[in-house]
Amino acid sequence: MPGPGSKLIGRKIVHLPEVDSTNEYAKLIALNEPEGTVVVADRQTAGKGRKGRTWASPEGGLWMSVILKPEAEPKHLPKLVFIGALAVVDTLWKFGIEAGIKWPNDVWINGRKICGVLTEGRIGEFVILGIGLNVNNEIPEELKGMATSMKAVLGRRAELDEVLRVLIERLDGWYTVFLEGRYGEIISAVRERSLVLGREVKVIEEGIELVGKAVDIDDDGALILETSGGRVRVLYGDVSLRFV
Ligand code: BT5
Repeated sequence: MPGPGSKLIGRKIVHLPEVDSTNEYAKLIALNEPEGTVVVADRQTAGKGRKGRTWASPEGGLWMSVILKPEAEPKHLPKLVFIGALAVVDTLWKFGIEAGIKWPNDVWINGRKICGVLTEGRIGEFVILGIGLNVNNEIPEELKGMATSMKAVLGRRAELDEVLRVLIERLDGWYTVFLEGRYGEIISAVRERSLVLGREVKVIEEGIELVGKAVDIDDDGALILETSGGRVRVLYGDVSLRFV
């Protein structure tokens, strides 16, 4: 366990010019690498989102995965996705971009997605925390209406190494909070930085659609929706959420 101020995330950084997916690569090496190892690639040829969706990963963006080996109870592990989103929001704020979290795993700014987080793992062995952040990369034509980058928001390039450095620092900070079991602080921060609370949203899970007002994120990180049929608790996982 790291002491105060000690650095766990990024003690080792594996930098690849190209890889299929940093999450896949991290999974392959996870058992042989120390906790906190970061895999970062200039581009991914098969970057992935949840449920087999594609993640566009051309050069100029930040495509990375962190190998974590937390000893927390399995029920807390889904909260690691929030660690990623919170660290990205902090990083963007440091660069002057006031982004927020679109529950459960996206970071958005000005109505567009700038980052997605994907956690995968094997219980008792490791969790891979994958983060894709559009920095200086071009946004593919088909995503232009719904995605943006730091460069597009700032009107100039951001230094990729500096973005990585700040992000690692913030991940380290939030992961320490997680390891110390201060889950309430994580959820409070997610609530504060949430873009969905108070808004009408549509949640889609396994083909079922629910429309309602997002009224809270509970202590487990579930979204509380007020629907015409009463309050519904939506657990994160493979849920898609749209603003209506
Ligand atoms: C996510 O999935 O948002 C998680 C993305 C995680 C990507 C990182 S990159 C490093 C690591 N290695 C990997 O292979 N993956 C992780 P999801 O919520 O399913 O959203 C996917 C959707 O986002 C796609 O269907 C597109 O609509 C959209 N999308 C794809 N590429 C994008 C991009 N570069 N920027 C913004 N939106 C994108």
